[in-house]
Amino acid sequence: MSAIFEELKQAVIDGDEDITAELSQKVLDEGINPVDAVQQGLIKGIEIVGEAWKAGEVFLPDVMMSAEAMKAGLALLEPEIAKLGISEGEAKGKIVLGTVAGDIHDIGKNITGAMFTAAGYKVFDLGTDIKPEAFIAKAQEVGADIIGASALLTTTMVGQKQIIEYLKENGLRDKFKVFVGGGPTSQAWADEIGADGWAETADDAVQLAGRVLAK
Ligand code: B12
Repeated sequence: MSAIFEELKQAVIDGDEDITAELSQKVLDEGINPVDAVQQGLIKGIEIVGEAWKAGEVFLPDVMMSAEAMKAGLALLEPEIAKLGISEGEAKGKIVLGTVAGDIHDIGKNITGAMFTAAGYKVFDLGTDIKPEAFIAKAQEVGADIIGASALLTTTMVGQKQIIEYLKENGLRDKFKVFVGGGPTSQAWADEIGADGWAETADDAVQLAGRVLAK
């Protein structure tokens, strides 16, 4: 089974949308766990591309092709991940999710959303480049338990802080738990801005939600 994860990783590195989609379909056809395929295949591939980009070994168009390949795989796997969740009964909680203003990275956010859905939460995904007030308006509209903000750029992380500031300014800080995540973020950052939680991976984010909402 690990051979197909290796192939998925390589297809993302190669930026090959068709092969990534074919392999993702094979994962589904063969009844392989789609979560494992994402974590041990697709994510490993994009991580390697990210490292190579940082080292100047590949260029932006290469990364874009890899991101497209990743998305082609996720388009097939995410709905199946969501189906792993409980389909009946009350949702465990509601989470409004988005990528902060000025930031268009959405792969990690989408994976986080899929994991929350699979775990039985109702996810309201706002998309990318979302201003603080839009997160909060949606959270109020749907009566969210959690606001989850993703940031992949050091320059846009401030958007996470602004969500918390905006909540405070409007007397709403105790209404929602705020989770932050994404590459450049950390527990130290979450503590600094007064977030209710940070998680390194989508899996951890779901565990965290369970712990925080149980309190
Ligand atoms: C793919 C990619 C792109 C794609 C994005 C495609 C897309 N639709 O998302 C493209 C090519 C478009 C792109 C564009 C840019 N990118 Co880019 N990109 C990446 C890359 C290679 C991978 C990101 C990714 O998807 N990782 C995989 C996912 C699964 O990981 P993740 O996002 O961290 O998510 C996981 C966790 O963090 C967590 N999580 C995520 N969100 C949340 C939210 C919550 C609430 C929680 C709890 C957890 C959580 O769960 C996820 C799953 O486990 C990274 C390199 C890297 N190592 O991260 C650079 C990187 C983020 N990009 C970078 C840059 C500079 C840019 C550009 C500015 C480049 C440019 N000059 O135009 C633009 C940004 C434009 C903009 N305004 O946003 C830099 C940022 C540097 C910095 N310090 O800020 C990086 C780090 C590359 C580098 N090393 O230089 N990029």
